[in-house]
Amino acid sequence: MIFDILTLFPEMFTSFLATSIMGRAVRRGILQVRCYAIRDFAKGKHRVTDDVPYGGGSGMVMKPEPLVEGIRFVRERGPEAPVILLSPQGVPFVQKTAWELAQQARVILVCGRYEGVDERVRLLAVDREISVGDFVLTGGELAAMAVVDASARLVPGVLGDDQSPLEETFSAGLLEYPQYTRPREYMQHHVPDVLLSGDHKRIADWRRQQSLERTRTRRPELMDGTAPPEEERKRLDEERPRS
Ligand code: 4FV
Repeated sequence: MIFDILTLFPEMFTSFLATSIMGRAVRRGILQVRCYAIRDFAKGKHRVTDDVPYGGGSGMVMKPEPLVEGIRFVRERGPEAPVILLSPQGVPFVQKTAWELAQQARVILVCGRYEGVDERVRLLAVDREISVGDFVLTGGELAAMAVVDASARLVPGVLGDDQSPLEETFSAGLLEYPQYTRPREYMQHHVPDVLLSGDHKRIADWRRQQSLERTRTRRPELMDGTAPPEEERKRLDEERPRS
């Protein structure tokens, strides 16, 4: 899988792409990430990439020309690929989006800076917009890294064989169950006996129950659409006040 990234700071990706699971995927050639410096597409002696906002206001806005020419240049350098702008105005990035991007041969990511990009970049060169959360970053680079990491780890061969993205948080639309490892007792806290029982059915049931409980209490909105299993529906029924 190829990620082409347009950014003012390609150096921000160096260690991310040389470390741990992403680093291994790049070394194995499963993942290819090519960073393009937006300033390389800026004209003039000073290769300016930003300017003051029309209509006044604080901060600077990224100029359309370097971005649109940069995106067109990158588009031609590989198979057809969606051009995705990272911004707070984008569609929320969720696990389902990561699965979708992991199916692509190539994805082009555009990292904004300053107050954002000139609106004509969206009109002329962007296919879709993604947000990694309702907060404001100083730049789209960290958002791009999150999108690359969450998507690339779903590409076969990126995660170790012992890891499956199929049984983890959000895989069944629920939060993950509590995890434990050695020691059995720590600070007077013991590992739940069921996990030491070797009874895989009981362990699976306990984990499912824990996921439901945790999701119900921490992220009830995630429950919508997940059909509560028999025992959960019965329990909800018991709780529901009799009209
Ligand atoms: C962002 C987000 C984000 C906005 C102004 C970069 C910053 C600056 N990107 N999800 N949240 N971007 O805050 O994707 O240009």
